[in-house]
Amino acid sequence: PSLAALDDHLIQCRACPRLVAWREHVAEVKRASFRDDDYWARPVPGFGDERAGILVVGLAPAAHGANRTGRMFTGDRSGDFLFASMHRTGLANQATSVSADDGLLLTGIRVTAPVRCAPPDNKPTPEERRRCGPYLAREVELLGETVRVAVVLGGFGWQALLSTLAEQGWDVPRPRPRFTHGAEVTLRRRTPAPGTDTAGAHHDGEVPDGGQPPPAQTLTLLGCFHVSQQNTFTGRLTPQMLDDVLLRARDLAGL
Ligand code: DU
Ligand code: SF4
Repeated sequence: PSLAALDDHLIQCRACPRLVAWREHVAEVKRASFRDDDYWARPVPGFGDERAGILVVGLAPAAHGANRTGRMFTGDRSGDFLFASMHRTGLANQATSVSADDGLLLTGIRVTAPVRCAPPDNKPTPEERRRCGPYLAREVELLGETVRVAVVLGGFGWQALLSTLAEQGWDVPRPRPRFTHGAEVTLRRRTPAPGTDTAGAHHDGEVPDGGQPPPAQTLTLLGCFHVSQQNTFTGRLTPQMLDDVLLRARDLAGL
């Protein structure tokens, strides 16, 4: 079980008929400025450091962005805004992200989304979100204890991630913590997930002779307005605001 194996499985997925039709339709009609591009038109895997301390959780691939390039947040203005901030805060080796082979490297951070296929109007249905949830759950599980912080871009990702974490045995308070820009919520995992190798821990809950129980795994969610143009063009989300969230995330992740 590895992130690569998860991605191999993910990119074959055709479970949502509406989204399969949309991702392929968009690739046929294209946008005039990308008329010479071969669109990816498939589910989009997470991208970045496989031992990330910070996981950025968006919404879904953009029709002419990640659905075209095949890499999360790559090839549109949302990604430009996000990766520029990662570059300023020392998490990316370059400030732009135009294609899947542009040399971008993320260090300590990874980008993903709760829904992996481009939806019409950027609006997945609740059913599509539920269907896609296990891919995010599995990704979080495979990142294991290295991931300490989730930077969640917008209310959709916030709700989706909380649902996914609750299903995975994390203590998610009821009522659910509300999404706001600047929200900070630390969750604990009740028991190690099956198959997760926590140093020296026994998966049946036993503690080795004379040992201490393993420290509870924690994950801090940081809420941030989404990097969509609706927010960045209007100044609702400024570069400084995003930098501040990423710097806070770095701090919490010990990077
Ligand atoms: O082939 P690979 O080294 O596992 O990298 C896959 C993909 O992830 C590559 O496009 C670079 C990127 N990446 C990264 O951004 N940061 C890392 O620390 C490792 C890989
Ligand atoms: Fe599969 Fe997720 Fe795409 Fe639906 S959105 S087809 S579950 S990858």
